[in-house]
Amino acid sequence: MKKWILYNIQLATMVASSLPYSLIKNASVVIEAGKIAWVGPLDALPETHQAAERCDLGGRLVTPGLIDCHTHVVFGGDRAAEFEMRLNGAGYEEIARAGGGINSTVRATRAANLETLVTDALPRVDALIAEGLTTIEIKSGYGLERDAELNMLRAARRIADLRPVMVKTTYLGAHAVPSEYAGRDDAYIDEVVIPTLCDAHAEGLVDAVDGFCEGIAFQPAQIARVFDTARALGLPVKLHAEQLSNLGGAKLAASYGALSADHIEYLDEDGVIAMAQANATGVILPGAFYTLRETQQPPIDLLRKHGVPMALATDCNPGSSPLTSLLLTMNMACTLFRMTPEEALAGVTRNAADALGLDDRGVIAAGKRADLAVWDVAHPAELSYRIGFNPLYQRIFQGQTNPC
Ligand code: DI6
Ligand code: FE
Repeated sequence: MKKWILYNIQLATMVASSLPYSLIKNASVVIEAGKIAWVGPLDALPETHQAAERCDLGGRLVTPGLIDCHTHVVFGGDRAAEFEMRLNGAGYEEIARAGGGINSTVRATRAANLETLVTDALPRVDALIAEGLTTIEIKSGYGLERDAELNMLRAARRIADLRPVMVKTTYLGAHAVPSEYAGRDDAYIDEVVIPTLCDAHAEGLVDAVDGFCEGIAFQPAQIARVFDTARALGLPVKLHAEQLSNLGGAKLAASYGALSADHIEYLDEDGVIAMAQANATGVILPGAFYTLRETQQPPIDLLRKHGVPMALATDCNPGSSPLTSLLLTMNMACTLFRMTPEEALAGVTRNAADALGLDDRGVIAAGKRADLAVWDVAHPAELSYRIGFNPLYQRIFQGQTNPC
């Protein structure tokens, strides 16, 4: 297998250390068989790697490939008309009565076949890839009935066959109560969410299980029933928690050893401590905060104080976050939430890998996957600083592309 070496680079390895970005200047990286074989200064290159083909990257910055750990990129239709209605003065209820809101996406998703779901999602995934994405999490949750939920997950799996990107799927049957179950949410959990989870798992479609714990969605006791099934199937859990109010969702998730609690604007210190004890990651989603014009900020200082790792994700979805840029997500996290550019980069690399339970990526170190992004920037802070500018020079997925 071909072996090559990238040199004349600044390397933001993002391994946990006290050094900013764990940056190595004048670094080099040896890539072999899809993995990182060695990292260090060129003049220290061991004899065993001397024969590698060399690629001079002209002083460019290399980071781990970006990871979007929370998306709903597979869905039918769009909600642009609804966006326009709202800006022309229509109220939420009026839009709902006119068939808008999450239910319109559910209708469009149910009406779409597998091919359409895939075709519609690909441009969104491509936009993320164009900014250095190498791993993406994709949720179901707009089918809300057995076959449509399975189709969403099949579409997510298919994307990994069509694009050089790794996909982690998440089952989100407990996203909303579909109109045919209005007022019967417990029945929806028992008759649809749980049996569909079992079927999806049997088909190998589920890597993790999520829910939306909120007044407008599901109560903690209902989520707990879904999580009990996940546990019985050996699947990890995560939760949309404390987005619009505090129902103790993060604490519940922590009690199930969750990978992450996501949104968490209304999270309190008790919940932060529970997450710290469970080693759960806090996933910050500034796109939804921005789109909904929320004012309650996630408790960044408390997360720092208790050492809860913070990940950042697009939450790409047609309603609350029609966002397909991780670079803009990083900028929003810095400007809206005062996260540092270093925290923002860790949020889409090392901590996003943690949020997906992946320990083979998210940092640049020997033995990790050769998923890398090469940037035309002088300093890593530029990735968070610019708005609407894409400085990606090359993306390397599993060591498959030689950027020279
Ligand atoms: N939180 C949200 O903000 C979205 N889903 C969720 O769990 C809303 C999804 C939509 O409006 O389509
Ligand atoms: Fe979400």
